[in-house]
Amino acid sequence: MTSNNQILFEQSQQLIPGGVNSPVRAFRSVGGTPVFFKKGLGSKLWDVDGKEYLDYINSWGPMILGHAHPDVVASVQAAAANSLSFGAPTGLELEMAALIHKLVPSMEQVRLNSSGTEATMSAIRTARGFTGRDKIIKFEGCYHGHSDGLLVKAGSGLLTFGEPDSGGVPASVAAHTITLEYNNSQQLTDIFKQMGDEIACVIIEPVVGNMNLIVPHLEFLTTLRSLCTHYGAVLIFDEVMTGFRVALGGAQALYNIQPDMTTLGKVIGGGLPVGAFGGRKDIMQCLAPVGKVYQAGTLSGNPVAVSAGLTTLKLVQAEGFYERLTAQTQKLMDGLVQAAKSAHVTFSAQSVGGMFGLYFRADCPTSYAEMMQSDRPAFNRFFHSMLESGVYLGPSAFEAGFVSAAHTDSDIAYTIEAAHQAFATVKAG
Ligand code: KE4
Repeated sequence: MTSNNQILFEQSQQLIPGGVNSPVRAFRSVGGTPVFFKKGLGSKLWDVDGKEYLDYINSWGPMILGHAHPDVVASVQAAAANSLSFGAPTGLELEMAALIHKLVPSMEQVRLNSSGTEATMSAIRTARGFTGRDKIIKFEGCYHGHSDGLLVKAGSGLLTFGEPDSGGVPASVAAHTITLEYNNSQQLTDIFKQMGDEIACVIIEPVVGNMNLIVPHLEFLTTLRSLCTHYGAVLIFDEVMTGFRVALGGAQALYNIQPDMTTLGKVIGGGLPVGAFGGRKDIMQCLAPVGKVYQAGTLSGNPVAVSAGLTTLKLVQAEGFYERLTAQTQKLMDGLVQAAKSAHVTFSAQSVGGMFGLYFRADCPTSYAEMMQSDRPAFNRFFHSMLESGVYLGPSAFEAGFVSAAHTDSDIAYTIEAAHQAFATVKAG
């Protein structure tokens, strides 16, 4: 019998490119029909056929409390009753800026917008305005949203600048972006020696979630920090995914490295559209209406979205919140590794706070090149078996997974049980 997912997907493709509003949702990396959801509650989702799933995507990070948390829903309802938007300042934005500064002290000043893409695009423009320089550095496998200058891959040689990594990005724009290898301190040092005084900023995922989960070598981050300081380049930590996900203070608290600017998103909106960028006051003062760097947004600091974010950020400050989330996520990793071992499947896994990486390779990758060596067909078989069992993982071997505070011990146990079956399917090939 044709599922409602298939019917909706067929129809959606007539009116929406690929049938989705964001490419990863189309299941092209894993094959099959994407799942259309109609309800979420706590750790669970229900699709349009009424099938129940345990959710390990959490909307790609925002739903750290689980779906439809009653306090978050109530704050959205209360805010909405006072109008959905003013296009004028509200006290809620001041409250959010103050809370972000309290939890991420390096963000001396903060500006809110509506997505992680806007946050990173704006942070880079601010860094360019502050330094008067054009070139930026990013790292292969890191994703910072879809603004033109960030959809760039490494040029043919180290010193040839970026080439577009997407249609529609002019070569002249890509040329300002240098793409280096994550965790490669020597390459970073060499490029700064060559042209450090031309680098406006370096943007990095301090823990990577977009080439699956890759953790930094501490020495790589400390080298990056000292090079940026020495050459006057702005160090931007893109914590859109890691902010309030890996620790209350984000990756910068975990690794005790202070960036010059930070970008945030996902968790700070609690599921509604909120992005933020901020950092050193001397840099942020470059922004209009004070300075000459223009940046704006009709719904920036939207009161309903900010209310959802404020309630979320208040709840994650509960005593022991991250200890419990970290322990629950690690318990899942240990169980999956054990299940793979008993099925004699080559597999590794790791987690940082409430985000995790699953790899069909013997050890956890530390670079894009190592990640590309993982067994994608094996992941795809694993993914579909888990989906069949009602466990919803990210539909790509190159995405991190997420646990919420709503995932119970029995959810974790059920997931590990489903994985025994899934690894057997992988083994069967
Ligand atoms: P948004 O524009 O999607 O809100 O944020 C862009 C962004 C920026 N920086 C980091 C580190 C991010 O992870 C993201 C977005 N993450 C992806 C997940 N791989 C969002 C999912 C999607 O694109 O549909």
